[in-house]
Amino acid sequence: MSLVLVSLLPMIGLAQNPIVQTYFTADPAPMVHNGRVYVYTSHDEDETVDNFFTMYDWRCYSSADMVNWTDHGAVASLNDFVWSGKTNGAWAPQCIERNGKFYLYVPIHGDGVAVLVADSPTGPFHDPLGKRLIDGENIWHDIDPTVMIDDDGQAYLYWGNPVLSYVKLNEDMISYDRSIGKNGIVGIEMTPEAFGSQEGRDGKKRASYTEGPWIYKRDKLYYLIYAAAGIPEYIAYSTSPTAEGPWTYQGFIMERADHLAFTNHAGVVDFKNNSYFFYHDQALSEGQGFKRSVSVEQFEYNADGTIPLILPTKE
Ligand code: FUB
Repeated sequence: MSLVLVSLLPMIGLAQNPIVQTYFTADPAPMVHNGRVYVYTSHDEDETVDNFFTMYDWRCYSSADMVNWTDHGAVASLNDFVWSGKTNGAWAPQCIERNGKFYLYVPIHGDGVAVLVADSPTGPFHDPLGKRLIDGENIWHDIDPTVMIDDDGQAYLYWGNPVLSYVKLNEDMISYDRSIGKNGIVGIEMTPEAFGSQEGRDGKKRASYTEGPWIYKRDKLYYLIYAAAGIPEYIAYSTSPTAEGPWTYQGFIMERADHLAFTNHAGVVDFKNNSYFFYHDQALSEGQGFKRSVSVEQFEYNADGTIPLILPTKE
């Protein structure tokens, strides 16, 4: 990335897409706290190693007006996990607040889903467990955690590629109820009715869900937004009357566009009476899929709660 751009914009991004123009960022996860929206991102390094995702830390940006953005820097990194041997793989994060503590759920690709805790949204974060959070059987696929706290206080953590699983987090947010599912992990049935349809290599129909889930509740409806249909990815969504399903496929939210990357990854939030759809593209690197850039679109829900098709704008 151009050093000129970095030095021109040391702290503030501009109210245009991509919203972060000083680093390559991806996998945006917005969180509203105290009148600001915080956006946690993964970070594509300027130098791509072995033609694959090259990602060492997680960054945070915040804004009170969706126009002026403060860069809080790299708030966490792979170095925070001394038990993990990984030097690459800081993939898609999400942060949530509970009882004054901030829990940052992250995948370390190849080492599974882990959690960090802080007293402020921007850290310093520390590792409360000294090991991964999720005892999955296929930690290679244990990526992209998304978290919500339901109205009754029950917290859910979903994750996974190419299938979805969830755990019911205990109130401490760093352990989970082991009495359900398989040692606490509940697998979601991945049907085309629930998650859209695509044709597998064997010619059979299978769910189009791929990765990057984002779960939240709005009014009485639960939404699961995700990247679908493999490469290139589209953003689609499903809804459910409960946090545990059954999910019903609702359709695409963001289709392909030339400046989008082969991956996409969404985060949705309501902030100051507007709804925002965060995602990533490859506009800043002018077409390099391992050097992505976080962008955002404002949108309005339809009267029945469905989400309209959202166009990825360049500005
Ligand atoms: O950023 C690395 C991976 O690419 C994420 O975990 C996926 O969701 C995709 O965006």
